[in-house]
Amino acid sequence: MILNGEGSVSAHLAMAELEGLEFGKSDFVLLDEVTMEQFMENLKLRFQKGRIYTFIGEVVVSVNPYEQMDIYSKETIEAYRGRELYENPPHLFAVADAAYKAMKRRAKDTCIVISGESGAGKTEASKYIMQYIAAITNPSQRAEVESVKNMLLKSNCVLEAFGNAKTNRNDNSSRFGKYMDINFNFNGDPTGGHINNYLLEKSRVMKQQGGERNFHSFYQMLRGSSKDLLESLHLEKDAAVYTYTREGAASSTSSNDSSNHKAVLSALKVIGFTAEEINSIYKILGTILHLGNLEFESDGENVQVAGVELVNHIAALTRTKPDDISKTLLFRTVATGGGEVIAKGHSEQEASFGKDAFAKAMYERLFGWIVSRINSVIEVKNYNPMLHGKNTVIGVLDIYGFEIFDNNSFEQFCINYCNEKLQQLFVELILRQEQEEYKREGITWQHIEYFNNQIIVDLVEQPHKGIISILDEACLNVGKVTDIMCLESMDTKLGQHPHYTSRKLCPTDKSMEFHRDFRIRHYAGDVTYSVEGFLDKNKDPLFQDFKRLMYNSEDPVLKEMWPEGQLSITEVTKRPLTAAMLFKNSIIALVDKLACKEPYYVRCVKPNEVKSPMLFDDGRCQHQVAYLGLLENVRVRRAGFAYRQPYARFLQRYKMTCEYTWPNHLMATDREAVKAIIDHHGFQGDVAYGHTKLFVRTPRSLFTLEQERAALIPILVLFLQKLWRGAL
Ligand code: AOV
Ligand code: MG
Repeated sequence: MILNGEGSVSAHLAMAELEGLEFGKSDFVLLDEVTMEQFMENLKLRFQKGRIYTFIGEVVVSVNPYEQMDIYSKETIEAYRGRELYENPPHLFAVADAAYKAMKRRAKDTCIVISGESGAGKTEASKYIMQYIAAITNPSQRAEVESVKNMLLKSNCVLEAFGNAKTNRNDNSSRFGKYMDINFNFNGDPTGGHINNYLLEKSRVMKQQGGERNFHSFYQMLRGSSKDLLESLHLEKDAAVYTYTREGAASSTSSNDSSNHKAVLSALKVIGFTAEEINSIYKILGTILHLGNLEFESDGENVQVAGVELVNHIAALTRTKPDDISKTLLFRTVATGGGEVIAKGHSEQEASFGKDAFAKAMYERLFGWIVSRINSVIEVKNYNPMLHGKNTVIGVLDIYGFEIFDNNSFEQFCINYCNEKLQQLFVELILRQEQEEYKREGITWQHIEYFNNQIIVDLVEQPHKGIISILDEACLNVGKVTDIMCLESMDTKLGQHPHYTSRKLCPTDKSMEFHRDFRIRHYAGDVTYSVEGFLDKNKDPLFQDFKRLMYNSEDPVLKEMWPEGQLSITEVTKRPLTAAMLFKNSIIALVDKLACKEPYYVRCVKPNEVKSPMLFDDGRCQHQVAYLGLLENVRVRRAGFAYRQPYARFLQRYKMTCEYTWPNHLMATDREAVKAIIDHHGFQGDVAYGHTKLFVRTPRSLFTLEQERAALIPILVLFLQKLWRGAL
């Protein structure tokens, strides 16, 4: 807990003590003993009493309640507005307010990092945080600020529709990573924002695991659109008709597709999407569904599209010619060694692969285009720092959580790597740097052990030796190197690594090949990845012909999405970066962005696997508490010092509480003067003197100092007033 010295510590203590009796400890720092047992007891008690949030200093631990709670009302927002962290019970709003205050008072860029496994409540938390920030800003209701706020909030609804899906772990699982910067002017009012999106799980467009769904957008369109619109898209209402949505068509979901469709449409309009643009979006979704149903047939020599009707629909929706569609589906243009350009026919399998790759790419481009379109509207415009002061930022990170499925592939590998990186940032900022500050300041400190997951990060991302490099090397020779060969190469290079193992699964049937997979011992648990398809997904090939076809569409939106389609085959020489490399680069950039801001953390815990509001699964929760490093977090906080301040600032605030320092001290250094105050109050046992700062262990001493100061101020004011009037 790092108080900035301006808050009321008394209220916190009163609240903590009161809550301690009935609802458990509101801050894990207040536990009698920092053991897993006590931690879990407190977490469980609070959850059962409906207290889903608990502090560890400034960090909020949240347990998903799996039911709507009456704790986000306007009144609650008012209770947290402008208050210090410890004046109120733990809440997301307290952290949001702390991040906002730090940004406003000290002109600091801050960020709120929300982490936890899939379904733990990150996305919901990020929405409440944004709602809070929207509610407490722009008290004068200026129209342009209100409009910015509205657009920022509405963007959530659109991005969720296109980027979220039902998985077996979460009915509304984020299948992309999102980092949103909200910009503020010197008044503390939002002036705009920017969204960075990370690796959309586009393989979901063509294939979902049993019981899962495609992205919400497809079902919303089918179930929410008017009959006329569906007819114009040549679509039927029933999602079971379409190969790509069949799996999820029957699966139950808590989301209401039809009403959500209306909300998305309205949000798109508020953000400023034109009617033509919205129409293009639905045409693209329709095209993708038709592509899914398209099949190929071969007479042994020639490959044909089975059924021309779908080709006609696709041509109509993409505003291209049916012949061009067929040609692109069946042939690819290749440049021969002699510089000649020829059309080479696909095999049936290649055609089918190419079609799916095209459908996935279309969706990915659509998603990317929607994000950039939103960004163009919400970006800060006409900001003049000379006129408006420093433009500060609060970043909110809501990314896909750590996940383990029955079948884990390239996507889970990327998602889990990303979670390793975020855990690493937490380790770095909360566990390592905190301890290093004590060392730097010369404070005696008993080092607290924690698991540093850098070793796993290295396993994945190290140049030459890491898994991503090995995958990339294999992708240089795709066609020659198979997934299995790539795995063998990983075994050779990583076989000795403590967090890597691989398995050879014996086939159950003689006709089957040996199936191989590899396992990473992640910070959050062991995950077995099936290597099949890794190379294809990493290389992510898409025939250039599709890009050219789309670039030549008469639909301006489609054309805009495929700028590289203007290159002719002979101009396309550069090998694009692989998916894993692009992802790695974007995540490293994200971590850099977060690391230069003042971080605030929300650590989300998923109480059970069955989405029940009642059940607290001790084993599952304990596992999360362990891997999130929460116990270590409490130990560092507790053994450490709750409060720290440079000597001069401390003196400035509390010099009035001691006769030796008021109004000015005569000691050689500020440090000695601070010592005089501390000794005067008998707090020697509760502090340590660093080279530049005073460190205070518990809030109790500060509480006394604050109380004394508060009592003295009116007397002082009276004294000064009298002095001013010449009465003294
Ligand atoms: P996630 O973002 O952490 O998972 P969500 O925020 O989507 O998880 O939460 C999953 C579900 O839990 C939500 O759809 C709600 O039903 C419920 N829930 C979460 N937080 C709350 C809350 N504060 N109040 C009420 N219900 C809640 V993933 O996106 O899968 O990693 O990729
Ligand atoms: Mg989410």
